[in-house]
Amino acid sequence: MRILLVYPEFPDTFWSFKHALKFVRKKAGAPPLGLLTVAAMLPSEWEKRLVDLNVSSLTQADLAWADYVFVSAMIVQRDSARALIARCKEAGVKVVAGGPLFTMEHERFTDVDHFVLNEAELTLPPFLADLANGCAQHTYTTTEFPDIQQTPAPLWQLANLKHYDTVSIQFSRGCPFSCDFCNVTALLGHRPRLKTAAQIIAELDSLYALGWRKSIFFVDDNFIGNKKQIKSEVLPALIEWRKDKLGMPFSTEVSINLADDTELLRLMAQAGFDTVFVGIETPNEDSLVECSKTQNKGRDLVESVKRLQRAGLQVQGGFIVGFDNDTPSIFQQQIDFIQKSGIVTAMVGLLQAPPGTRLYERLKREGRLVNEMSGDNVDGSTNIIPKMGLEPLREGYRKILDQIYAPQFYYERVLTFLREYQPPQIRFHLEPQYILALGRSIYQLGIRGVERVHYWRLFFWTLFRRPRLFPLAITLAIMGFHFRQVTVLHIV
Ligand code: B12
Repeated sequence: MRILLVYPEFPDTFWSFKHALKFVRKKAGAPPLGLLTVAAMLPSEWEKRLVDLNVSSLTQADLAWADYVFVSAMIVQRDSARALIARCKEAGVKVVAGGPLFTMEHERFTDVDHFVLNEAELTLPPFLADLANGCAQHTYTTTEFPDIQQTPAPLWQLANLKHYDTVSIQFSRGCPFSCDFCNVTALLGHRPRLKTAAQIIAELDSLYALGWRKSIFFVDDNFIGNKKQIKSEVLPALIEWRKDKLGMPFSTEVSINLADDTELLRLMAQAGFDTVFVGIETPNEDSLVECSKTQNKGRDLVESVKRLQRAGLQVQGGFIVGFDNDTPSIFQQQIDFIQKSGIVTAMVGLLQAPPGTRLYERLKREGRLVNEMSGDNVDGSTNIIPKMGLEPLREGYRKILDQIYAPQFYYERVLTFLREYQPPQIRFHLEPQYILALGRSIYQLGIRGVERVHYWRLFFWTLFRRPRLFPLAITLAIMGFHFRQVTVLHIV
């Protein structure tokens, strides 16, 4: 059997990092972990190829080669997925679809031959068994959550890693919290399910053996969902593993209560984590109560962020406007918070209600659902009718983005962050691309860019005051360029 695994294209969005990746001549952020994991679950004697449309194109010869095309996607890849499925139909190749887009809205893809939904650990084996017996069904689904200690290591060797800037790996699925707008618990459950430390070390070893030295993104919904296990098993194993390794800084997603645990913070920095994404959402306490974000309530959020930065973690933050409790003052409050906290990568979005969430059910009852979700939460669109009215909300939202990504504000924030930041000790692996990227940044941002004054100020400040942070400062300058392109041009 010949299986062609195809990953649809991401549009040019906040998280695509397209404009930043050009500086390091990379084509995409990370290879598609879902598809590579599914590939590892297929019989080993089957032939498999990966075409990630973000790094290469799909040829007629690819389609002619394949017995089945396996496609995975998120909502944001909807259009590209649709076009891909139409092409497969035209070429007469059968399509098997899975992953979050199809799990949420499979009934809208009438041309797909087989849906293998939810987590493939449970739904793929019955599909494969039926296929072998010539009686494959149209849809496979489950309400159970599998034990991921049985999940095989992804087949990274199918991906051409030279096109990517990061590799994703996964240690756990699920999150213990209950934020009402988040569909992670609907998709993956409340109880964090963990791999073993041995599994994750084997995955890292295989990436290291493939020559990977750049960053690793632990795509866990909340890496500290089970603190006990993380502290006693996983981090000690990662610390040991890192001892004789070069490069490979880690990043992940965590809840803000990490700031309350100094031992956990110390272990994370020692293990080589240098960046965490945290759902901050809002400085408005009433809105935190409204969405049941208990872990963020009743604390000095700026101080919590600074504690993470001082411990060696760059904090990237998710922010939301449009809660029922938000008043017109929320826009300035968010700007002030973001500037003060030194959260350079601030993903600000309008409140949206993904199907399957408590928020969705409430707004449905209240008759406040409209449109479909675009899947891009930084494009200024929403599927809800906000209490403050859509126009004032969008206007305020526009104001936030215009301000926080304007060069003056952005670079000021970078400096606020760098003043606070104490980086972890990771042995730096110098890639020739980094030197070329520095040259490109000097030309694009320091000579041609509207930000040139701010760029040079950051350049020399870092070089003289915090030379160890110089590569990070240039990376942030490049990311700022990307954020400006997507936030200025693409808000709908
Ligand atoms: C990593 C990640 C990203 C990375 C993607 C990097 C990459 N190229 O892979 C980045 C940072 C770019 C990203 C961005 C965004 N993401 Co994201 N992301 C994730 C995250 C945390 C992990 C995904 C992952 O790799 N999981 C590990 C693999 C093993 O799981 P998996 O892909 O689901 O695959 C399993 C099954 O789904 C199934 N499967 C998957 N594909 C296929 C295919 C076939 C044929 C079969 C049979 C089975 C199958 O089998 C696998 C094993 O069980 C998920 C949350 C989550 N835990 O899934 C959100 C998630 C996928 N993201 C989501 C969203 C909304 C976004 C953003 C809009 C912003 C945001 N709110 O975070 C942006 C949009 C992207 C853009 N460019 O604008 C949503 C998607 C909702 C949806 N229904 O589409 C999720 C589910 C989070 C959420 N709260 O809802 N994201």
